[in-house]
Amino acid sequence: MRTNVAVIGGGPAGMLLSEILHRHGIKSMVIERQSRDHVLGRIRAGVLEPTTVDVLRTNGLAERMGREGLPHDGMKIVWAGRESFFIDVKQHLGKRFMTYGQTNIQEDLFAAADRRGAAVLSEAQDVQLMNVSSEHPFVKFRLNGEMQQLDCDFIAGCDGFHGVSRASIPRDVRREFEKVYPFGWLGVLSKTPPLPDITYCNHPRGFALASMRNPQLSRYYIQVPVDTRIEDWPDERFWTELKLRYPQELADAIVTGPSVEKSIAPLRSFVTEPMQYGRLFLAGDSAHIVPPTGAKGLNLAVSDVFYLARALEAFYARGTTELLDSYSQTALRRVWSSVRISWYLTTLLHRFPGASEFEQRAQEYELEYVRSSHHAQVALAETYAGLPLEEAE
Ligand code: RFL
Ligand code: PHB
Repeated sequence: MRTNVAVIGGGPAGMLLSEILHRHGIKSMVIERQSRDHVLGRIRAGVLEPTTVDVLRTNGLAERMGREGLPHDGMKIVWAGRESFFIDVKQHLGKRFMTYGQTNIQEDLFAAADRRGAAVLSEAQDVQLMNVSSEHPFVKFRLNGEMQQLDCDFIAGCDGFHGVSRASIPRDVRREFEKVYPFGWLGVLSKTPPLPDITYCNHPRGFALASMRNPQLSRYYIQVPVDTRIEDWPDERFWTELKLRYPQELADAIVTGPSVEKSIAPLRSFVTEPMQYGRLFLAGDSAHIVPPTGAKGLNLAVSDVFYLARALEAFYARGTTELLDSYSQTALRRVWSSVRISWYLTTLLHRFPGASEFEQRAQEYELEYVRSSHHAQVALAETYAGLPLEEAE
């Protein structure tokens, strides 16, 4: 088999890249380890930055999002015993976010791929990236028990944090930056009307978050210790704990109901540099992970893919490699901005086990500063919204 770009991973990064390349007449084949049902069953992101909405719209992927997504203007922060405040991104930057589930985006991407008869191979096993530093890379994998080989010009490593692509960059070329947090998030999806705003909460019992998917579907999270077992958290215990963390008027407004999904995610910041080696380019979670506190992971996958697709278009249209050569540097500027804000919000809003009294007070006064300073709110709005995409030089 032969294609222009072999795309490893059929998550949002891989499927979006394949779609944009197709719109520019560039052939690709997506090789995914899991079944389509498995990929669609993962409940993850929900908050789309203005830039992500633009990229989806420009590429004909916003029709259903326009109908079913919930635009919103920013986020609310509440904390025990103090006045809440709203980071108004619309007011400060004139931009709006969209609440639209990653599952829906994934469905829209599969639907678009089916319409164009795209080459998406599911349940591929033992995927191996070969000769990535040469001009003739190829991918080996097992499909229905038989070994296959896909020759290509480039490989896009879109296979998430646990994929094989990052590990195909030699250890002495790669530099990794990592921070693991001493807690996780227990998330619940329920068919109940959400609170009106995405509301982040700092409380002595731990962080909590109220979010939404649509007017009848809510998403809530609470901070839990890393070794938490999901079996120990029946719905009733979850709702009781969630309500204990929110101020009374919000706790009273939370509508509870049976959970339709429940999962635990550990929190980690991770970046690998560079995001390129020879003819292999990493995009999305394969290159970086952020704690979900900034709602940045999916949005970064989209901006990486935007830059990578643009660089590949320039190569196929004009034979130029400048944008490919600068891909890693360009993508990393936006990555680090989001890594920083995700780390900052995580530090600001969670209770860290073993924090000293000094650290606790410093956190309270940081919150107090953001609450009371117009300038701090504008700065937070700017980074929470995500940097604008850079023009090609
Ligand atoms: P994915 O989605 O992990 O997809 C990678 C795909 O690669 C496949 N794969 C392989 N395929 C072939 N060969 C192999 N060896 C392979 N190994 C793996 C996998 O099966 C998978 O299908 O990465 P991608 O495409 O880079 O997309 C990244 C996003 O999924 C992720 O950043 C976000 O979900 C993060 N995230 C959030 N991001 C936001 O922008 N806004 C949010 O509100 C938000 N909330 C969240 C989140 C992530 C969460 N969890 C559970 C991690 C909330 C949570 C709880
Ligand atoms: C979500 O809706 O799943 C969500 C919202 C905001 C976050 C993380 C996740 O920071």
